[in-house]
Amino acid sequence: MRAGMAAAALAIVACQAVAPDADPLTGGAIDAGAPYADVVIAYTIQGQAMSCGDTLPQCGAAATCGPTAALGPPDQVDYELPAGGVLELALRCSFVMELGGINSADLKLWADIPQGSAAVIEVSVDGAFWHTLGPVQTSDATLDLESSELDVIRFVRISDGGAGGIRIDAVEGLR
Ligand SMILES: [Ca+2]
Ligand SMILES: [Ca+2]
Repeated sequence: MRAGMAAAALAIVACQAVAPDADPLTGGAIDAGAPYADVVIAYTIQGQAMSCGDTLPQCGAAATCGPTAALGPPDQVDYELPAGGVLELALRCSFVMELGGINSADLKLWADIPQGSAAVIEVSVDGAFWHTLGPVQTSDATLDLESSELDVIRFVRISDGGAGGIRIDAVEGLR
């Protein structure tokens, strides 16, 4: 168990050790990768909180844990968040950056949100300290990182704040 956790920690450090480009729009470093959530950290199934824990794969390895329908570019294959459920995703191979100042969209939640439902969106750079970007009540909504204290994030947590029925297709960092 301890060895597994250490391996996971090393994998995370290895992924984070590569610095982003000064200009994320033109560079060739890690942040130039596809800006979509590419791994599930935690999810909810049948009322149970599930963790992908120390199986977190390195950038480039296939993600097989949890509802992978929410990973990668939007493809109309989605994961339905149960009532009260939580889906925590990360970008292993990229970042989402604050670009363009206030009222500029940086993050897009590709999701169908039924009328009367709300998705609570939180973001984090390290998976430990989270900032709430606010509830989203419209489908395929965009969010502005400027409304948090973070300029760079790589973890996104989506929580059902209503009666369920939110279908999540993808999470995209906008460039
Ligand atoms: Ca912005
Ligand atoms: Ca999808």
